Amino acid sequence: MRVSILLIILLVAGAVLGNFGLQKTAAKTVPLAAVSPANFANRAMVEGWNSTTTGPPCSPSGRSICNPNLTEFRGLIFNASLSWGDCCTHDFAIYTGGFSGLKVNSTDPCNAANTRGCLAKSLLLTATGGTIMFSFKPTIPADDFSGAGSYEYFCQFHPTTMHGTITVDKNPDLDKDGTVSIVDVATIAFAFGATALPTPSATWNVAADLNNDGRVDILDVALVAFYFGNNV
Ligand SMILES: [Cu+2]
Repeated sequence: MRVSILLIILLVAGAVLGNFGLQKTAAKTVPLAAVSPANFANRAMVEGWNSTTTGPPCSPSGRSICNPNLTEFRGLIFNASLSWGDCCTHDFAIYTGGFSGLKVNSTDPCNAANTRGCLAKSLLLTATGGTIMFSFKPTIPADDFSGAGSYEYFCQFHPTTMHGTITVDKNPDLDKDGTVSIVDVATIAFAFGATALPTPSATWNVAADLNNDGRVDILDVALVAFYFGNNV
């Protein structure tokens, strides 16, 4: 028992201290969008979202900022600020996870009730249209312990090049007070080591299983630590 209490204290201390280092680095090198899931900006470029006009093509081995993979939280509305960058008409559309870009079409109807296909899309992005705001509220993952949820985002006009993924975890602001605080870290630490199956552990807390894998472990601690201090 003493060992597990010590482990939890070490985890919390490590998470918080480690996070201070992370925040310091993030403030210098990472745009706010990377640590504030609620708001991000994507620029529509035909080679890939946020690609630049110089350098190698947007690809896994090319410019890393292209088609950024986003992390969002279940139940938390995110707001995308979308701007037109080049070429022609674009849009920003959210599809169910795993949907192939080869099947995406600009005429696809979008409906939040779809179980496979387009869930929502922005207005058209054009050279003269200015910045478009687009909001979406993730409703996944279900509490089925099958892992984090995922969506695909596409430009429906250029789905093979303008495509990124959105990972959806549960909200680390467990007490819903608007900030990821030490209370949230402590709640996760208290449930540390608990598992959901086959029978929930005594300290099992489904909300603390941020990545929805059926166990509260170091991955959940790392997630809450990463967003520690953030308003969500
Ligand atoms: Cu496009």
